[in-house]
Amino acid sequence: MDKLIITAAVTGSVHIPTQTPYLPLTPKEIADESVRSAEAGAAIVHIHARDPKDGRPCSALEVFQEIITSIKERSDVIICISTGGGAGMSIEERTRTIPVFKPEMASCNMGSMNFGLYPLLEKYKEFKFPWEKPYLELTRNFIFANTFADLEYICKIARENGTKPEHEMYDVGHLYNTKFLFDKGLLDRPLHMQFVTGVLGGIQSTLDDLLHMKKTADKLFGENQHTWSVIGAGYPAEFHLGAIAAMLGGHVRVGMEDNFRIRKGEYAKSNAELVEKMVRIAKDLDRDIASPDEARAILGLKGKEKVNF
Ligand code: KMH
Ligand code: ZN
Repeated sequence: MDKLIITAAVTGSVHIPTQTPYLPLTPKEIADESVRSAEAGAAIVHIHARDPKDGRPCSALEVFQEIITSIKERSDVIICISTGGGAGMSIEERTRTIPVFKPEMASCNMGSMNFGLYPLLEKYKEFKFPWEKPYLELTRNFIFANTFADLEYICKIARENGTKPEHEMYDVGHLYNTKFLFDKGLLDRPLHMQFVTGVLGGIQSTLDDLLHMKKTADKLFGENQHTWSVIGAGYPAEFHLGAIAAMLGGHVRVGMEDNFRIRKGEYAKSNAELVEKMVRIAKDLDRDIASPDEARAILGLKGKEKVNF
């Protein structure tokens, strides 16, 4: 079994600042949390940008640049830039980082879907910033659009810039979409799949759901012919599914993009705490942790020296 690749997704665009006081929002906070997560054992950091004024998800190239250059100066960690963006962003806005920064990795969301955050409106009545309530409300009528035209476009620019896609799959149909694009010659082996469970609109976080994703990937692409990782969105799914992936030879993503609790009823005070917990679980299961360079070899990445930032 390969060593375990832990990805840390330190802020994302799903959680709102009201949900946890520890969510990193400014470029400095996002970069610092990424570096600390790498020190704790993450080989990859998955990067979103937020508006430094109020933490709103943003696509500004200067904000991304500040975050990723600061991480690169201080750490060897693999930088994977999100092209998922935030609710309401166009595909052009979401992907313009790839040709500019030519990162080693970028996320690539493999199908269109509902992406419902609005049930949180029943839980929270007071908000830290004015944008948060309408942002949640928007998702009642929102489609996270990743059409075939979008997918063809992302695959093309990823290949042109030597950026490896992290294929985000929220349901089984997304695996078939990926197979379709692979058969058309738009994707290169070895593919790296990120199974996302627990989003309202996608597959959920049961063992059956995860195994169905894994078995379908094996059927379509061949066992051990690809790498896979899991994001169990929310608590305790992040660690439960992470443990299963660690046992089955998969990889795992943790971090406040997906879950902000370290244990029942308790906020994680940093992303590094979430990474440390996953490292402890993996070590107890006798799965060693991959360093960034070991992860580069497993995933077949071009290397840190070939990025454009
Ligand atoms: N926020 C996650 C559910 C992306 O950034 O491209 C999925 C995600 C998408 O990470
Ligand atoms: Zn993301």
